[in-house]
Order: sequence, then C-alpha cells, then structure tokens
Amino acid sequence: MQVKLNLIVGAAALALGTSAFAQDLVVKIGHVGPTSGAIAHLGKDNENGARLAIEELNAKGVMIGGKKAKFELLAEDDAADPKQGTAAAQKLVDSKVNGVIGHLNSGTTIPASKLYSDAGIPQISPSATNPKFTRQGYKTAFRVVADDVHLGGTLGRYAVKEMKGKNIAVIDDRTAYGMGVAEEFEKGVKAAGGKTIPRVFTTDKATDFTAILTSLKGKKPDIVFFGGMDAVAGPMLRQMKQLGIEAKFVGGDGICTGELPKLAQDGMADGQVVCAEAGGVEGEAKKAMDDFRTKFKAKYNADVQVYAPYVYDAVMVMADAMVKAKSADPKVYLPVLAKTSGYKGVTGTISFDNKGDIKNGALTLFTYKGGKRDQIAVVR
Ligand code: ABU
Repeated sequence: MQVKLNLIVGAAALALGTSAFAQDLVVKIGHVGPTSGAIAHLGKDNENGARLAIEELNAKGVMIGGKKAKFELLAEDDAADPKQGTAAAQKLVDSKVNGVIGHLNSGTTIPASKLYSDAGIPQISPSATNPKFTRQGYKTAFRVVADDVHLGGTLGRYAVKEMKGKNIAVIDDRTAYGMGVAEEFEKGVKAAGGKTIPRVFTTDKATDFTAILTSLKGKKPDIVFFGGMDAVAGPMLRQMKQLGIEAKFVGGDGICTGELPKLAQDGMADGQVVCAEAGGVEGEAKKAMDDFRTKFKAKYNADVQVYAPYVYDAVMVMADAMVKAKSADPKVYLPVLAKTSGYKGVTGTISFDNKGDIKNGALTLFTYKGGKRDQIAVVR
C-alpha cells in the first residue's frame, strides 16, 4: 500500500515536471573513532551517540534552506592509530562529507585536523582533550568538552588538596593524550604545593606492568596517576593489587568509563579510583542528560561509557548551524558554527570561544563504588 502511494506521489511530481525526492538535501556527516582494538567499546559508544542524533534529525524532518535534509552517517574506524586516523580522514574528505564528528582520541584527532582544515570541512571533537587540537589556528576545529589543561590541572590540585597526596607517582602511555594529561596533572600538583615522583611510562598496547610497578612500589606512592585509557588502566589496577600497592589511583577521562570495573576485575576497591569526565551537568540541566542515558540504554541495550552524549550534542550543534545558515555547504555554515552561543544540549550549554573550544567547560569528578561510577562533584 505504502509503495503504491509513493509511486503515485512520484508520478504526480514527475507529471508536474518536478521530483518530490529531488527536493531532499543529502547531508553527509562523518564520524571517526576506534571501533576495533582495545578501546572499541569507547569507539562504539561514540558512534552510537552519532547514530542516535542522525536518526532523530531524520525523524524530525529538518529543513535546510527550504529543502528537507536527509542526514547520512559515514562511520569510519581508526583503531585509535594516528596513521589509520589520517587514512580515515582522507576517505571522508574524498567522500565530500559536509562535516565530521571525531575523532575520539587526541592522537588521531590532531593529525586528521590538518586534512579537514585543508579541505575546509568543519570538525567537532566530542572527546579529544589534548589542547593542541584547537591551538593550531585551524578555523575548522571545534571541541565540546574541556581540555587537558583544565582536566589534568584540576586533578593535580585535587590530589594534593582533597586527597592529601604526599608522594605521587605519574605514569603515561606515550600517546598525545596520555603524555599531555600527565604533564598538566604534574603542573597542577606543583601549583598546589605537592610533589611528584619522576614520571615513568608504558604504552597504550602494554599488558604487563610488573617492571614499572615494582620500581614504583619501592618509592611508596600514596597516589598513582595514570595518563591513558581504561583498557590499560584496568590490568594496571589488577597488577597493583597483586604487588600489594595500596595507593589511590587517579586518571583523566580516558579511564573514567563504565567499563573500567570490568577491566580491573577484582583489582579495584570502592573509592580507590578518582577520575574526571571532561564535561558535566548539575541542577536542572541533569534531567536532559539522564533522559539521554535512558534513551540510549533502551536503544542500544548498553549504558553510556563516557562520551556518547557529547557526540550526540556535537551532531546537533553542527545541524543547528546548517539550519541557521540555510546551507549544509561547509563554506557557508562554518562561520555560523563558529558563532555558536548558548546552544542547550543534553550535556549542558554549548558556546565556542575564538579557538573553537567550549566556553566555561565543566568537569565531573567520579569515584567507583560497587562497580559503578559514583559522582563526587561537578567543577568548573
Ligand atoms: N580524552 C580522553 C580520550 C581521548 C583523547 O583525548 O585521546
């Protein structure tokens, strides 16, 4: 019956010398994250945030410049690898996407941003926190979360002032994110009058931390900070327990995931881990975020890991700029996107500063209790 109706509508449109379907404007939104490899659970979380936004936009029937927009998601996997990240970016540039959401990791987002900038394609990262991303002078780079200066610095001060850390060990995973957040954490510790043990490092592929943890054990740290992702932090926590290191464990947004307790297995005591998500809502704004989480769970039968709501908002902010500009042409809507101010998203209010960073970005500090994230505070 529906097919017959469509044919009649199509035939009538052709008889009038127009096509009902030709009025649709196809808007291609690229998304890039690691949907394979050790942090595929985070890449899929992000990608599902984008998918949900695209589905809602299409269901709503968004009009751009008098045409009904049909949003299409072009999802690419970069496996959190910088080389695969630039290959994925090139593929999206060649596909003439109207905009890109991603990438998830700073180590892929930063090199990819040059390709998008050269092609004039707006890019909003929902999770890459290394400050360099928005400090290269690219007019196409935007970010809807706080950066590592804010994240690492706040955690450093918190470790000294609130957790009373006296002897703080710092480990990074040698990625752009891990090294950057560890450096900012150290600066925060120092600014608060604390001291860190000289930094040691591992890699984002490592599974055995016996050597570095044994050397740190001799230095009796009361806090261990890790700059890296949950897939490494989980086994590291297990091995700390096996070696009898009873220190608190602090990390940035890369470890602050729903998956961390599973990855740590029995290696994580209640209240032992303190971490921060690079965004957050409080008061009346919490309802929109809670509703998003409920909707996401119903649709994907999975809890939000960290950044799916930020990806969702990034897509919506981009679409909003296209509607206001009456065009999905990057040249036309980019200046409107740059002027985004007071956009009410599920992650709070989004306004961009002149670098493309979110203004007045929040952080949410969490610990874990009973295998679940437990909010400590939202701070700015
Ligand atoms: N911000 C943590 C995960 C992504 C990244 O910046 O590499």
